[in-house]
Amino acid sequence: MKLHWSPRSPFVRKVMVAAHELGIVDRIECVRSVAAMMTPHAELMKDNPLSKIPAMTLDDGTPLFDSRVICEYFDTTYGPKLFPSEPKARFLALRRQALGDGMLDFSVLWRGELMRGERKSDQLIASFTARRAACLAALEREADALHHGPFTIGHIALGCALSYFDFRFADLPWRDGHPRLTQWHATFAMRPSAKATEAVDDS
Ligand SMILES: N[C@@H](CCC(=O)N[C@@H](CS)C(=O)NCC(=O)O)C(=O)O
Repeated sequence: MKLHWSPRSPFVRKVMVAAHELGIVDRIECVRSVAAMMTPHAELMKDNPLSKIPAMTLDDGTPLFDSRVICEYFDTTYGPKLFPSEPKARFLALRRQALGDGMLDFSVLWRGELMRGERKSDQLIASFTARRAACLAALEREADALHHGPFTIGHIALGCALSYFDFRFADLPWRDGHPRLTQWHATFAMRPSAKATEAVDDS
């Protein structure tokens, strides 16, 4: 399997954490790909017309994207482990994945907005700030529950989203006022799959 990969992308990290959890990393050929919103990537677009990573091509040429689809493909083919089948547990895991992915979506946009310097929109930044606060408050309420039950795709998405704050917003004191979430995130960060996939800024 060929994976358009970057050590900076939190969505690629989701896929790689899942691959480590399932013990299939050796089956993946990682191709360093640079995806940038302002610059469509012609080679990447042959495999994903959205010009986004992660994007995967199976050995028979089948394209797979985005991170949700790739993770579920891994689990269906080499699991099941990360996507529970029992409906209540499944939708809990999927809802957590949606929250983690959504946090990443606005965090990536937020970083892009900050990089616009003086042209950044204060209204947009205020909107992202409010969403981040609401997400952290919701997760603090849920943090104890995250320790119970199986480790799922929901945990992977949330762990990657919180770690992205540390990677790209190093001065952001997101742990303040969220002691339970801080504790849960520490358990995520200690997993071998998380350690093996820590983000690196190779630019
Ligand atoms: N929903 C997608 C989001 C992927 C995504 O936004 N990837 C970023 C890199 S972290 C990207 O490719 N950005 C380039 C662009 O938006 O053009 C997923 O879950 O894989």
